[in-house]
Formats: sequence, C-alpha cells, structure tokens
Amino acid sequence: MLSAKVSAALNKQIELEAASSQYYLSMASWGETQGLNGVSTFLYEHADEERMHMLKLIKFVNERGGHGIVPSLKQPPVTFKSVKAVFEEILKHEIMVTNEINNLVETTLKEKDYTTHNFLQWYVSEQIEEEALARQIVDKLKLIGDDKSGLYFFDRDLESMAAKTKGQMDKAKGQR
Ligand code: OFO
Repeated sequence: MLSAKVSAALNKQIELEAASSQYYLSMASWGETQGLNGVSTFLYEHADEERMHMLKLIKFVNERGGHGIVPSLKQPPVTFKSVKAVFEEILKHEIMVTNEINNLVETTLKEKDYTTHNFLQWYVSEQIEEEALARQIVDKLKLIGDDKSGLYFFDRDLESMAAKTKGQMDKAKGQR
C-alpha cells in the first residue's frame, strides 16, 4: 500500500510525464509544418514514449492500492524559433525531469517504500539515456550551425533514430 506522500508524489510525476508528452507533441506538429519530416517523426515518437512513461506510473499506482489520476494540462508553446531551440528546450526539460525523479526517489527512501524505490530505478536509467540523447542532438546541431544541407542530413538521421526509438518502445511495452 502506498503512503499518502508517495501516492501524491507519484501522481505529480504522472502529471509531469503527461505534460512532457504534450510538449513534445506540440514540437512534433510544429516540425511537420516546417517540412522537417525526420524531426517531427522523432518527436511524435518521443511524445508517445512520454505517454508510455505516464501509463506505466498510472498502472503501478493502481496496482499498489492508490489511484493514478489523469491530469488536465496547460497548452504547451506552439511555435519555436528553430530546430536547435527545440532540442535545447528538450535537454533543459529532461534535466528538470531527472531532478524530479531524484526527488521522488528520495521521498520513497524517507517513507521506507522500497517497492516503489525499486520500481523507480527504471526511470532513473531512462533519464540517463534521455539526457544523453538530447545532449548528443544539441551538439550535432551546434556543429551544423546555419548550414542548410547539414540540416537536411540531420533531418534524415533523426528519421532513422525515430525508428530505433520505436523499436525500444515496443520492447518496453512488451515488458509492461
Ligand atoms: Fe519521461 O522521460 Fe522524458 O520527460
């Protein structure tokens, strides 16, 4: 059984994962309107991945006798300055999410909830990957600068990265 504190903290994380999904979905839609098919495919996948993070939490909370609450969400930004600005935002956002996961882990230790602590280790590893990936993409974009053909190849690269993410997501779904 979850304590009131752990339950509230997990529901806060559910909200954050949902907001992340919504945010990336908005970025994906913007990318599509800019003719950036690779960028938008990658971001649509990323939005789905965040939704999966949310679902995993909802199911866990319910399994442990709590109630996973589906949150209402604020409208995310709808336009972005550039592709680089989008990925810099993602990196910033993921660093914030990592901090929130760490706070959540700390709450479970204070509450001596070792089951939830164990469950959250998946999120701890996932955040390492998400931050590393966002950092890698921002670095690539810095190298490309204003080079239009560089951006064209970058967009194509992201399309194949999206296919990889989809594969990982399907695997994670299978493990749920
Ligand atoms: Fe859920 O990992 Fe990003 O936000």
